[in-house]
Amino acid sequence: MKKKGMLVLAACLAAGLVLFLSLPRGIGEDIFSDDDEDGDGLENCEEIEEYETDPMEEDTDGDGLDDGEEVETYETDPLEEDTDGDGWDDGEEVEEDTDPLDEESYPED
Ligand SMILES: [Ca+2]
Ligand SMILES: [Ca+2]
Ligand SMILES: [Ca+2]
Ligand SMILES: [Ca+2]
Repeated sequence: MKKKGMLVLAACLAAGLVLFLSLPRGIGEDIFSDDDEDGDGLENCEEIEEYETDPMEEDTDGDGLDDGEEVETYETDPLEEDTDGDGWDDGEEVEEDTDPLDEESYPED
């Protein structure tokens, strides 16, 4: 029963441990919990295990959209600043009201 869930939890804890050990003393403790350390709307464990984003950085790829916004609102890649590869960052496209998932859609010059 619930074997898969336990495996995921164990993997998450292991990943958290690796991260914890790689951080300076003191700030890694909350990584083990379900907290949202960087306030981007994704729990630490989700970021480590599911999205591979940085649980201490709200905007992992630096495109101007928080990881949570990319995953839950715009469905863009939180690890890629220009998801559709049209030369415009996801954040710029959202600001200009074009589609960050469509390379044919980008702001006019
Ligand atoms: Ca987070
Ligand atoms: Ca981002
Ligand atoms: Ca992005
Ligand atoms: Ca783009």
